[in-house]
Amino acid sequence: MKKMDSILRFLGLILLLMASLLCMAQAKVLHYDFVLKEAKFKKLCSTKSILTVNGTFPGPTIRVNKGDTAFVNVYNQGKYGVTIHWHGVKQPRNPWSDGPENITQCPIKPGKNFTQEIIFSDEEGTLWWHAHSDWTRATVHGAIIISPAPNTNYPFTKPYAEQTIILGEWYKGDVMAIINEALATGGDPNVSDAFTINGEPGDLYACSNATTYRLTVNQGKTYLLRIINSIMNEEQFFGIAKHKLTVVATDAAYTSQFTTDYLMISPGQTMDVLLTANQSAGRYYIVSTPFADTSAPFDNTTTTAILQYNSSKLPSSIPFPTLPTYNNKTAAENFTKRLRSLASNAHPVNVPQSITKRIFMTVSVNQIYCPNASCSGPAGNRLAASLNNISFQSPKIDILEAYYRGLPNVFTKDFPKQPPYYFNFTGTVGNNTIYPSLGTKALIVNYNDSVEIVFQGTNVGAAENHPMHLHGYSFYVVGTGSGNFNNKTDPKSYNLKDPPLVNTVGVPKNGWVTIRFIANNPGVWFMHCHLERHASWGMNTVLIVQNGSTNATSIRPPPKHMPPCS
Ligand SMILES: *[C@@H]1O[C@H](CO)[C@@H](O)[C@H](O)[C@H]1NC(C)=O
Ligand SMILES: *[C@@H]1O[C@H](CO)[C@@H](O)[C@H](O)[C@H]1NC(C)=O
Ligand SMILES: *[C@@H]1O[C@H](CO)[C@@H](O)[C@H](O)[C@H]1NC(C)=O
Ligand SMILES: *[C@@H]1O[C@H](CO)[C@@H](O)[C@H](O)[C@H]1NC(C)=O
Ligand SMILES: *[C@@H]1O[C@H](CO)[C@@H](O)[C@H](O)[C@H]1NC(C)=O
Ligand SMILES: *[C@@H]1O[C@H](CO)[C@@H](O)[C@H](O)[C@H]1NC(C)=O
Ligand SMILES: *[C@@H]1O[C@H](CO)[C@@H](O)[C@H](O)[C@H]1NC(C)=O
Ligand SMILES: *[C@@H]1O[C@H](CO)[C@@H](O)[C@H](O)[C@H]1NC(C)=O
Ligand SMILES: *[C@@H]1O[C@H](CO)[C@@H](O)[C@H](O)[C@H]1NC(C)=O
Ligand SMILES: *[C@@H]1O[C@H](CO)[C@@H](O)[C@H](O)[C@H]1NC(C)=O
Ligand SMILES: *[C@@H]1O[C@H](CO)[C@@H](O)[C@H](O)[C@H]1NC(C)=O
Ligand SMILES: *[C@@H]1O[C@H](CO)[C@@H](O)[C@H](O)[C@H]1NC(C)=O
Ligand SMILES: [Cu+2]
Repeated sequence: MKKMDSILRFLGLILLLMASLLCMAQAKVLHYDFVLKEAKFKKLCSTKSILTVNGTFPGPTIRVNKGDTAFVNVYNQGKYGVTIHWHGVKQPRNPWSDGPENITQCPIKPGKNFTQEIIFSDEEGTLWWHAHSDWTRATVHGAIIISPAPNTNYPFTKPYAEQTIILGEWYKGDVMAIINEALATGGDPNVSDAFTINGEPGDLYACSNATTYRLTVNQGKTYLLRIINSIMNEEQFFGIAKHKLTVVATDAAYTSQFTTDYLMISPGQTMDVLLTANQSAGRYYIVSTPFADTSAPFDNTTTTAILQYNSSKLPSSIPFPTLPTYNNKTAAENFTKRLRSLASNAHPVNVPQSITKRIFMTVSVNQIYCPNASCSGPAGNRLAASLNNISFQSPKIDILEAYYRGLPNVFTKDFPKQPPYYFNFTGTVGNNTIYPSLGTKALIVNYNDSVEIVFQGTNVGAAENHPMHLHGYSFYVVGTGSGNFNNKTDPKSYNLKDPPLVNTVGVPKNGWVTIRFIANNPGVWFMHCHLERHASWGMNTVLIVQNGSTNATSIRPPPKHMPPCS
């Protein structure tokens, strides 16, 4: 019996080996060239030059199958140093190509290039790439489409066709000047002047209706829409008049399907939805409008595109969908709470059930004191932001380099596992922790730790929803709630069966959210709010996942040509 068992196990191993060899043989290596350069566009009645990849807005799409590797040679013909990040791509053992400025690399200087190796593993669906230097991502971004591996299928009927929908925005001013001005004065940065769908503002803005994006469909057919929120500072409600949307994936992981009239999508997130053209032949508005439950200034305009049926005779009226109003927190949360992992045999979940590293992290907007009330923020102070009351200070040498080579005085390893003290985080907080401490502190995690992070939104400064993003990982969202997290009662409501697997999660305004993941990807991984102004103010930290005991569980050696730091 025992012998039989071991023979079977041996045969199983051989089969597994053959299968993985086959898979490896199928995985492709692709090459892309990205040229960073200025290009002129006419939008909102005037012409402006913006930084782009290859002169297009949005930039080019990267198409791979699950498990492929892409080499992207980024050549900077622009005016300032830039880096590119592959948002949601885990990059096993390869933080060298992840991209955040001065976290995993120094900027690619004008006239220089850097070839990044993008290693796809279990991601399947839609992700995106974007610049990760100051505010350049406003114009430097594009889609990453990861199709199922050869000889495998979607976990739903193959759609008739697919279309990427990138939600973006347009600033009349120069985005770099806008963030520099805000950081110089300490006040809020100027808001954008329009939102865009695939680069076009749409019918509700001046001088824009001639180029409104149109999605042409055949009646009766089903389409897969890959929706990306690349907007800097606003979450969005998205919907199409008279059509339902069926959510099938988010952040390149399949979800249990559900049908809805609208989506709530945060900056950084992606959602794959099925749309069936099952209405009478006509034109229908596709609409994206902000969810901004905040006292901070925001762009409150609305972008539109048109869903147009293939037909020679179309009625002239174009129905408009009814979307939740900009401050409808209930509508936003009601959507978000419906997200679940698919959790099928082909797409199983692996939620950590017991925890070896527990972190409680407050997420706050703060102020830095300005003498004589000389800044433009509240009370003449400078706006700031923090995690566990530490406002992240960007170093001048990348943390990955410093960590790998043991360089001193670049960062410290003492990011705390809890805030300096507990108070009623979501109550009338007065000036509790209004002034953060400043530091470049990394959170150290052992290889294979089962990590739990509870993000606690606070009412310090201004409360709002914060989309927290972690590089190098996707994580399970096991619980969320309003008010203060109760570490005795709230864990009882965790979903450890089929929670959604994402790379970006909204910490609800004056509420909390709990995430879990296995720290099986050694490296230096940025974690930050994906509202760009909060990231600029320091709502960031770095997770250092230490090496395991073998090469296969350690950071790979660096590539030959990393961009130099000086
Ligand atoms: C970008 O432009 C360069 C030429 O300037 C071209 O060789 C390259 O293929 C383009 N890349 C993409 C992804 O289209
Ligand atoms: C990019 O960099 C590599 C290595 O430094 C170099 O060989 C290559 O010529 C560069 N290509 C461009 C387009 O600058
Ligand atoms: C920001 O907006 C103000 C008011 O409209 C304007 O005066 C200023 O020039 C803008 N700043 C930038 C950098 O565009
Ligand atoms: C755009 O708007 C203008 C002015 O409101 C109108 O004259 C024109 O017909 C519209 N064009 C399209 C393509 O809808
Ligand atoms: C949108 O902005 C305009 C201009 O600042 C303002 O008049 C209007 O009240 C705002 N609407 C909302 C819903 O915030
Ligand atoms: C918020 O949205 C929900 C769902 O769409 C709706 O039932 C509710 O009436 C809205 N609340 C407000 C205050 O508009
Ligand atoms: C929330 O969503 C459920 C479906 O999951 C729906 O039945 C309910 O009416 C929604 N509530 C609000 C306030 O929108
Ligand atoms: C915290 O403040 C909120 C809002 O003022 C209040 O409802 C809640 O009871 C307070 N919680 C505690 C534990 O004091
Ligand atoms: C809170 O700090 C502000 C300055 O930022 C000050 O004007 C105000 O008096 C303080 N409030 C309390 C209750 O201490
Ligand atoms: C649980 O929360 C309380 C405050 O509500 C805090 O004092 C305590 O340290 C927490 N315990 C753990 C194990 O985190
Ligand atoms: C582990 O990696 C190091 C550095 O790349 C290399 O020198 C060594 O040979 C590797 N060891 C094994 C067992 O592969
Ligand atoms: C990153 O480091 C470079 C030096 O390599 C420096 O010029 C740049 O200002 C730094 N960026 C940030 C955001 O601190
Ligand atoms: Cu934020």
